[in-house]
Amino acid sequence: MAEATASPNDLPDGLAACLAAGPSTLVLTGAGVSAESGIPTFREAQTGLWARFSPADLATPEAFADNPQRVWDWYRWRRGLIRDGGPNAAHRAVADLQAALADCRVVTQNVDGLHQAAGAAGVAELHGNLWRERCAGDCGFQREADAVGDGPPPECPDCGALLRPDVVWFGETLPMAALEAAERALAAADLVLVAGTSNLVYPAAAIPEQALAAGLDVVEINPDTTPLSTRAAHRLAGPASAWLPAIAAAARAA
Ligand code: BV8
Ligand code: ZN
Repeated sequence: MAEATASPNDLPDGLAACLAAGPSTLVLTGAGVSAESGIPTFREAQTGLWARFSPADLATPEAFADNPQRVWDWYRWRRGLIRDGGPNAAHRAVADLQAALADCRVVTQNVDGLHQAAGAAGVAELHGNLWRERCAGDCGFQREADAVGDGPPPECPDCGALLRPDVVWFGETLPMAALEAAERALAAADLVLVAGTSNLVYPAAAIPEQALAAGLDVVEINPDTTPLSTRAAHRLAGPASAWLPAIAAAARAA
């Protein structure tokens, strides 16, 4: 059920004043901003065939080595949800915020590509993107997928090894380019919006901590509490699709 959108008047005074000044802003997002596109978050139980699997068990190199077909079918299932759900008001609001502010950079933990689909630019994907595929061997082949895919796991056309989703699994290092983009965004930021993440997975979860340590205004947007909640300057309890449009509207009005 679509939630009512908050209005800019519902924003805490301190945040409204900060937005009026046109702050350099870092937006860090997690699975919660895609929840209203019908894509289960990592905390929620999955549905259907996948109900008996935990994402944390499937998003690992070990799971892929053990059963590449199962892991590919899980990513194809998610591709289907993303294609069917598409971007929601939260993704569109982040793109609007980028248009309203001179400097607004998006760093996401999500691998669904929905920020880009909603018009956001320069999105730093800390954990990759499930629409990209790369060689699980070491030949360096990669390609953009143009379909959900089906059948056996795809093979690398260059070397014959299996292809894998170009995402970061647990125990794998994050792409340096995305990490460096996040560091640059943090160094430039006056305001950090943290939306739709449980703040449990590192090193992504270190970003809000570094922001707090740097004395930046950190705003959490989440219906539930997280380890960040008591330390954020402002906590907007509720869905991203309610609060992010209000923040974008306040920035536009500035
Ligand atoms: C690394 C991509 C090390 C894949 C993801 C033991 C062994 C190995 C590693 C570790 C270990 N112990 C700890 C670690 C480190 C580990 C880690 O942090 N584990 C946690 C669980 C403790 N991290 C790693 O493994 C990382 N790599 O450390 O490498 C290393 C170092 C040197 C050399 C070699 C290796 C890699 C982590 C990345 C894993 N990949 N995703 C895929 O998607 O398939 S993680 C995945 O889960 C997400 O990307 C996200 O980052 C993470 C958590 O998900 P969230 O986005 O936060 O979503 P979640 O479901 O958790 O929460 C949703 C939130 O939204 C909730 O708070 C909910 O209330 C809220 N919400 C719901 N609805 C809404 C909403 N909010 C707003 N609006 C709504 N409508
Ligand atoms: Zn290859």
